[in-house]
Amino acid sequence: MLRLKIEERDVYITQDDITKLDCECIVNAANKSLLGGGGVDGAIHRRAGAELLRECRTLGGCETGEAKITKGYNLPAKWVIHTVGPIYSGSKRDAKLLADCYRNSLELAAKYNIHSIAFPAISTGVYGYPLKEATEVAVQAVKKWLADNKDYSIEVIFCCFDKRTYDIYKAYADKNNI
Ligand code: AR6
Repeated sequence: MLRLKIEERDVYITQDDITKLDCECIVNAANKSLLGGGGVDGAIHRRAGAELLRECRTLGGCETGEAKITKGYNLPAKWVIHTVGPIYSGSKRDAKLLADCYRNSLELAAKYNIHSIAFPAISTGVYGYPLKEATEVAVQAVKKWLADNKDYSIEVIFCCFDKRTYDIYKAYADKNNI
């Protein structure tokens, strides 16, 4: 686990299974239906249990770049924020939509008085977003939100499932003196 300081807040990079993290809130890289799927979404639903799906059914789906919140049920995390990353297309809009995922998740976290949040590498699995580009968008979007919300204390964890993802986050932080 690597600890960084971004905008005077603690930001961690860790290689872990997000469903095991003992933090207040974890973010799910969901799809627009919010009814489960593969990847991190499948893992979160499996560990949270059937009650999560029941609550998700009441939400009416979610647009790309937006975020919705549920309870965490059997997860160690009290809350799950479900956000829908863009399916990578190579257009300029991808980065905007991916940044929206991070910003809207943090907005929702603040609304619910959440002070620790873990993000997976949204869109970089099934949705095909190139990892290096996605890492830059993720870190910069979080940095911007922290800069825009200086009076809100929150700890942010970038939860990398595999070593390749962890190494790319670490290299990005090193390269940018974060
Ligand atoms: N903990 C942390 N990260 C994980 C875990 C885990 N347990 N499992 C996978 N990852 P993906 P996407 C990483 O495909 O690209 C689903 O079917 C994974 O290694 O989960 O946004 C949804 O329902 C990768 O680094 O999400 C959607 O249909 C990252 O999480 C679609 O996939 C994201 O990979 C969303 O695709």
